Amino acid sequence: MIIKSPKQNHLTENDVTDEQVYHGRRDLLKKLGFTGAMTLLSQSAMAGPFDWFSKDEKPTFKTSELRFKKAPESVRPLTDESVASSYNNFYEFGTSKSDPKENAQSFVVDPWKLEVSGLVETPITLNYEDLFKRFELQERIYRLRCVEAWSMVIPWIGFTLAELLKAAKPLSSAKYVAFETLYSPEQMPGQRSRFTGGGVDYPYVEGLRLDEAMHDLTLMSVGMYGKTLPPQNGAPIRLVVPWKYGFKSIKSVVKIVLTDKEPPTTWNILAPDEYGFYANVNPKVDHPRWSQGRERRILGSGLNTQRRIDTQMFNGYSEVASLYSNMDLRRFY
Ligand SMILES: Nc1nc2c(c(=O)[nH]1)N[C@H]1C(S)=C(S)[C@@H](COP(=O)(O)O)O[C@H]1N2
Ligand SMILES: [Mo]
Repeated sequence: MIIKSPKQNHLTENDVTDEQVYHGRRDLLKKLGFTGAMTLLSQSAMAGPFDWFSKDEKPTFKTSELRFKKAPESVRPLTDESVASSYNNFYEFGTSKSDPKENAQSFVVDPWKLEVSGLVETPITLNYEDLFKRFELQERIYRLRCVEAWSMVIPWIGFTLAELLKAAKPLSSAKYVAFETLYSPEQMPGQRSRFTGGGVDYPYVEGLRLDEAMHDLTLMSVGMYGKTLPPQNGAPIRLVVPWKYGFKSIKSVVKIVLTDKEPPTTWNILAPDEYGFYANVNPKVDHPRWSQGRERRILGSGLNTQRRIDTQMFNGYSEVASLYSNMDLRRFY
């Protein structure tokens, strides 16, 4: 049974999936005293004839357990962790879904520097440790809807972007927030050539209107499934905006700049009539090349763990509607 809670009222029976699998495995591991080896075991446990996600390589990147305020137990219909961390879009590490996990394992996340600057009273620089210590970490279980019409349910850990921005004290002239991913061609094969990087002009950039950035749903994530982020999911810190298409949720962020103008965004630069600045999930506004009315919910790695479901307006996060009350969302797609 799924009990709705006011903060995270967006997961329904339709989402019910690998909850038992995730918990069953986790509880079993705990009983066996194997908490730390969870990733390893869950991956070998997933292996099978239909396991088109798994890879044989041994990752060198280590994630570690985080202390955080848990999301309510009742809302835990999750995509399997091994799938969320092996079926990724992170073009800096290659354009196919298995590339990021394969190519990102030696990505250096510590030391790290995240700068908050621009139209603020107090510019801030966070180092690697600050990312986990400066703000209280909380868990948020969100649906992630990719513009490619697949989706997952992922338990993120992080702090609200609002907390970070408030610490920097935005000036009244600030209207937008611009984000930038690390530029490091030595580490990121996709940044070395147009061909391997999907035609993107790096660094990957994204942006939000300030009121979107300040919304309580907008998260700076430093972890998932109880641990620090794997590099393929945007370690050490990435944005998560659950009511927008996944490409807005920029990974491995090094720079956040408050501005008075709408900032350029990577996918809009690449194909302006296919990807807008707003990119709100909207089943009524189709991508020029495919419908956005339905999506493929990916829950596990087996073929019977995927299902086609209706896409919801704002990905089900209807509380953001007031941000767009006077806007034509066909025009501002
Ligand atoms: N820097 C950067 N951020 C990125 C991307 C990318 O290619 N580069 N891909 C985006 C897309 S299209 C999606 S769907 C999500 C995927 O996040 P996940 O791999 O953690 O599920 O990351 C987004 N953030
Ligand atoms: Mo995406």
